[in-house]
Amino acid sequence: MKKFVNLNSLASFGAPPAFASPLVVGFPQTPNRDKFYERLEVIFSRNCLTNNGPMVRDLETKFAESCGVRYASAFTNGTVALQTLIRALDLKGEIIVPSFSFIGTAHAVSWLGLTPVFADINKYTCTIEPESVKQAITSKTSAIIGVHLFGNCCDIDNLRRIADKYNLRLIFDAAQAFGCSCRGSMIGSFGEAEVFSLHATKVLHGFEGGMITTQTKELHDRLCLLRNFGFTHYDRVESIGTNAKMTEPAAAMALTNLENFEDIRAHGQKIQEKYSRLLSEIPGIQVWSQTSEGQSNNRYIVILVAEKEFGLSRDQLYALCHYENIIARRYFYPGCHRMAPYNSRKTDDDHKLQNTLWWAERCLVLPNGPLDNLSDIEVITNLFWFLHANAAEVKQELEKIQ
Ligand code: T4K
Repeated sequence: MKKFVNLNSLASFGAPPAFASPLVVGFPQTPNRDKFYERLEVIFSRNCLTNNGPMVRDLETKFAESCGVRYASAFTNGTVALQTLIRALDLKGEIIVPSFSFIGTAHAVSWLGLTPVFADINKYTCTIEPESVKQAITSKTSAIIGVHLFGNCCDIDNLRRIADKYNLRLIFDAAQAFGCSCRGSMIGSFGEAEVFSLHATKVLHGFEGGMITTQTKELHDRLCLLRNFGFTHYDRVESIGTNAKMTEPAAAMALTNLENFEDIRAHGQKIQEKYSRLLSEIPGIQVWSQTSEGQSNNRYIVILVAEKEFGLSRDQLYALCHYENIIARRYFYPGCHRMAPYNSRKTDDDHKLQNTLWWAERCLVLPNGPLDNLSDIEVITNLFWFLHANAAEVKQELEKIQ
């Protein structure tokens, strides 16, 4: 276990890194691989590799059950699923999205030729702020996309009220929120539909993948039509469509992970608890946790760095971590509105998105793997304590090499 005793023991100033290979955010969890290999054999023996095969259908049924909804439709990935949902609902004009999200949320809207209009987040919950949504509504607005960021549920009731009042559609980007609940209901059951990502970095993965849950049969049927070129029969097409189908091996992976989901969650919980316990004593480091009342998927270790109290800025801490092979991530810096192409707009988004900027400057997501040995978290904590105790000196030396 690396000890931090003086500046020379930091990798930034020439010492070997704390970890020989990188610790990463979004480390894929894949228990019970034997079951997955068994399923692969089944796939080959059936010779049905894709096109809404039995594994996909089985996954859809079990996914819908676990979200407490009637329907789930599987997709190639979360982004394409979101695009297909926007098409299926025939949305037009402007769609309100939070700026503080993965860029995929806004891009899904732009990809279809519509305009994402950015709303702020709530400083406490880090999800889209209903008051800011209200201010973003224009005569062209057709929908609101709430994002359950880091698995934290949006303010469903107030978003619903706004959507009803202004006659807008309400859907959710639940890419990061599989397995989370809010006041007794699973995420997946809110709004007209919710979109999940099953990317390798997600709590439940199928290598890549996406899923849309809904209670409405018409919408579900339309999604299934659109994801398969609009085919209703061998040579009958009913509408424009795309190819957004999930493959059988992806479904086999997701099914296997779904069966082991409680183990995945429990492992995440252990990691999160250890980080929280050890880091929460450090001045200027706030370990953020889910604010919505319900179960978490324990996937994201989110901290907020207060420069004044900690002694170093979030960006300095980020850089020092990377030297040590602790590949923390600045999700979702700098905010979508500050990324191309959205940053070329003439609107004064910064002014309206103060909480987004606040989070973008302070938020750091810490690695969740590979941490076979939870004492790795102690090494990270020791580093943070050392940096805090020697902040002025570290800052000075860091400025020389940056
Ligand atoms: N909406 C929201 C709110 C989202 O968070 C996302 C995706 C979407 C929509 C779109 O869903 P998808 O179309 O992706 O299904 C990652 C993921 O690519 C993305 O899925 C995710 N959100 C986003 C938050 O993170 P990157 O580029 O920041 O991460 P990446 O690919 O560098 O992976 C992070 C770390 O995970 C790596 O440093 C190493 C580790 N890793 C990753 C992969 C893929 C592994 O150890 N093994 C792997 O196979 O985007």
